[in-house]
Amino acid sequence: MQATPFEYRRKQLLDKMPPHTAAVIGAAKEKSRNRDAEYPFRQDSDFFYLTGFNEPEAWLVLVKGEDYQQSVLFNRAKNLEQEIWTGIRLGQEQALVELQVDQAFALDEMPKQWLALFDGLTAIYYDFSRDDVDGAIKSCLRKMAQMQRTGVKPPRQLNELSDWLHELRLVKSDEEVAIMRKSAQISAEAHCRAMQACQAGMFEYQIEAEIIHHFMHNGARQPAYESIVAGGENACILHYTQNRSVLADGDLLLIDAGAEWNMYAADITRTFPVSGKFSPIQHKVYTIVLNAQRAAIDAVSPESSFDDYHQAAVRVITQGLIELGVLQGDFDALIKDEAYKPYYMHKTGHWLGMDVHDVGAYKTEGAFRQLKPGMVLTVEPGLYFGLHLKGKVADELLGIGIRIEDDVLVTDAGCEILTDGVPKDIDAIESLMSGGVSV
Ligand SMILES: [Mn+2]
Repeated sequence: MQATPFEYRRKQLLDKMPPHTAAVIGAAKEKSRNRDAEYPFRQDSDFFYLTGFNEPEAWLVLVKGEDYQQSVLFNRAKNLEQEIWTGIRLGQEQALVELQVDQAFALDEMPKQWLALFDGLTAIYYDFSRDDVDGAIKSCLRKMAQMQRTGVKPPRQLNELSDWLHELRLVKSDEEVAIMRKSAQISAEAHCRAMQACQAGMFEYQIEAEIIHHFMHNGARQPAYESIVAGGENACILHYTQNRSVLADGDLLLIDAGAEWNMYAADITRTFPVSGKFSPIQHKVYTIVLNAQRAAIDAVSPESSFDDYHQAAVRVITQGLIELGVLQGDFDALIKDEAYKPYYMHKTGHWLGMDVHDVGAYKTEGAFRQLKPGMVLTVEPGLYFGLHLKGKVADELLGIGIRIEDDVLVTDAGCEILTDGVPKDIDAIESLMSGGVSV
């Protein structure tokens, strides 16, 4: 039988581990929202990446011996009474079949089985940021320490697992890219729908409803992150998610929203005029951000480092700020002094994958790392003129916040934009909003 992607990934991780070690990965915990109501369950990305298993209260233990490797799952036992209330559980027997693990045990067997699995190993790898995983491992090690007189040999080293695991997650397989294309497509369509629905007098949350409707209608039950639907000066608040203001004629609307489909995120930002037509000053600022975004995308390739595309965006933004009269002086000196920062205060992008700010190191050996085919990243320059800048910039700029964000796959030849199903050219946006067809 052919290995599933999950089996293949477990093998990749096991291949990196030295002999006589184990790795422990915990499922996500259910979180209480208020009283008896819980937040929707969302599996831990690392755990899902290695198992494809979507239940809480589960643990994966990978053990590497001298000449063997094994994957052991601990999960909830079948329990009819519980299943009537909260849903069908996979159980142990089915886990062997569906998840292709070597062994599966009910949770109440975990303490005993861990003792046996860890006995004689030298090290255990896990995610140090997970208190529950840390607690479970240390409680097992304490028990083993008490049993040393009986010949039990507890592992002596605890090591961080994430460096290896997140390095695997950073470079996407063809299967992952196919899933991300779909997340990107659903998200792009949702942005088109928002542009078409937008009218002055609507509440920001009504536009959010259009987006969520499209996500869910297409099988993306959750957005990948809280949607930002920010009219006018709200766009200058980078993580604005209140989405409660009324949209005003003459303002811009910034939407940063992406679907999560099959556990993978999309992350798109578009900024467009509430009433469908850019004013001359909005046109001017938008064009700078768009040119910066284009220049940045052109700089994404295996020839460049993670920082190169940010620098490409910064150059266009700085030149634009000079043309707007916001910055004065020598171009190179302005770049060196990061004079753009009051108006462009974030980086040009981040890794994208199962997590919207996906895992993987940005620097290796102190320098920004080289891009590689299979990496997926966002390209999202912006310009923000919050009202606090009154007196420092021309009044006509105040309250303008613009960001344009696409998701980009690094390829052998350069890169491919996954989110080009939603327009970003001024003409194309205005045409779509005036009843024209989407590109
Ligand atoms: Mn982003």
